[in-house]
Amino acid sequence: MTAGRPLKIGITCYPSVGGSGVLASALGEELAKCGHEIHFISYERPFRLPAEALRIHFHPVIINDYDLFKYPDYTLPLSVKMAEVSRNHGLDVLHVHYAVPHATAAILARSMLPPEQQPRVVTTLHGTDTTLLGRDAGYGPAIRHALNCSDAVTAVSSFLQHESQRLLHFEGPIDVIHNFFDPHPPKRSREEVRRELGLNDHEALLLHSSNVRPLKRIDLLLETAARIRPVDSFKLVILAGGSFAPFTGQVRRLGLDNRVIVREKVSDIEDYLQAADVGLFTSESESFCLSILEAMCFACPSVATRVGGIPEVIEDSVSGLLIPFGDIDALARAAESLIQDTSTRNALGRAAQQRARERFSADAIVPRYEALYRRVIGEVRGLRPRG
Ligand code: GMT
Repeated sequence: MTAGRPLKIGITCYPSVGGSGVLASALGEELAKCGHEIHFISYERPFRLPAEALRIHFHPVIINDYDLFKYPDYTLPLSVKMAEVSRNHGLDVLHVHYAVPHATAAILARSMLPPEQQPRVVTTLHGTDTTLLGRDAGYGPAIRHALNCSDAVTAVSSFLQHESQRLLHFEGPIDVIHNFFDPHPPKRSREEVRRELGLNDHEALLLHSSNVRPLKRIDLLLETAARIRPVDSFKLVILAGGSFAPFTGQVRRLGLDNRVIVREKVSDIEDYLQAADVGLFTSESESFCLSILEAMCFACPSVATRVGGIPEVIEDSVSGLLIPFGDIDALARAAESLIQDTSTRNALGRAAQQRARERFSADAIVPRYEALYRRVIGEVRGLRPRG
């Protein structure tokens, strides 16, 4: 339970499969366990949020489809709902995950309320809100404005902190609070999952999980798998948070039909994580890569590209293997080495699990968010510490 008075916190995130929504849901769950009252505000219930949990409430944003609009608008109905929930429930903080458009909506919501009802706004940057949209002249100035108006800004890695300062020309402080993951117990045994996947005792299970968007470079992932020798030493299981259809042609062309198994929109991720031997990630950009951390929690080391914030998650050759982006042969050789050398694999896996527990567990991270909330609220309500 929390040391100070329980807080009322609004959380907005993308509810679909994606690291920022996963993190926001887990944070809400953990804060509720600590005694805080949590209000999720989004167009759908976040997919990893349990159907029912004590002190967790969900407020859907209803979006009407008007003929007048060529493009539907989400920002305004979201801001109206944020203001309504803040007023009705006396929120202390609106914590938005992913700046676009959530931070803008939160700033607008706050300005709709009288000063004594205004919640503090905390914005957490997750990745492409800076690295992709921050470069876009149609978004950059609006993101910078929303960050300037936020009471606190956090980033999920030091890499993202620096990129946000550089790309958005944002000069205010950015707290680095790394992501965390505390797995739920798996529902099936490792053997059951491997049986479902048709793995024999001599095959290693390589695991990739992502939303399969372009930055994840699924083309390079498949190319890497095609170069692993011997070909029958592994199966690559891809947990796809989006449609895998665009890649099925490449799977066939590379002769990987018997090697690649795809599962779309899996909710019991822990079942697959505990059955995995090696994670494989070939992203061209990644602010953190929550999927690597999820594997680490199950003592599964990853082979990954040395990009963005990944070196903050994996210590090279200690808790996984990092390979320069684009070197497909090196990725394949690294994967082969961990498939064949089980003692190195186990040693990296144990170190990965220990690192995950020490640095990236709920116990290590959630108190940092709590402290941040208390800092922005300050001693006296109505006294805004920044801006
Ligand atoms: O690329 C994604 O998975 C989507 C994006 C999101 O907002 O869901 O992920 C970003 O946030 C995750 C959680 O903080 C990070 O683990 C990912 O590295 C980051 N993705 C990128 O930076 C490309």
